[in-house]
Amino acid sequence: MILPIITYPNKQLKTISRTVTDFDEELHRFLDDMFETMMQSNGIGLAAIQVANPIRALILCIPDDEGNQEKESLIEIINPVIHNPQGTTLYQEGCLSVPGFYEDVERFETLTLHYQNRHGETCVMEADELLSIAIQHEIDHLDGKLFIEKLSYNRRKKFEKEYKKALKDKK
Ligand code: Y12
Ligand code: CO
Repeated sequence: MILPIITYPNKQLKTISRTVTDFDEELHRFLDDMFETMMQSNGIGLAAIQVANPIRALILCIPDDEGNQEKESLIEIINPVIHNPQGTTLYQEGCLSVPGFYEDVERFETLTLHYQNRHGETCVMEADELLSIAIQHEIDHLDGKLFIEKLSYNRRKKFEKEYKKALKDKK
């Protein structure tokens, strides 16, 4: 099932999502719906709160070198915790909840992620490049933060002006 994606400035995006405790059929169905929703919108990452469910779950599907997104690359990440973040990197980020807007954001370059999979099993992964950036972007959603909050004062002001105009023009 395709779920509606919440967009800025909806206040629900500020919610701090709660820990997942039940790794049941309902969670599995929801993760499947998240995947369908993300693929239909050409996304590479989606957090549960973006589809109005305030639980600490996110999915990622990083494209391969040819730009293809395969289901085998899908990673379901529940209750993530970042360890040992290292270095910094700049990347032009976009977000399905802030459609049509892309900006350079600074993130840690590499990290170790501790998380649970859909069965509640504990997993550990090392992440770099786009995967590391996407993980940090999506975990920010679980903490009620959007990438636009990391912009400088002037860039944020420019964003608010452009975004407001885009919303008005769409009506
Ligand atoms: C690096 C930086 C950020 C992330 C987070 C995940 N972001 C996305 O998946 C963004 C997807 C996106 C898709 C859009 O739609 C199309 O391209 C058709 C889009 O365009 C519009 O909304 C007009 C914007 C963002 C991961 C890695
Ligand atoms: Co986002």
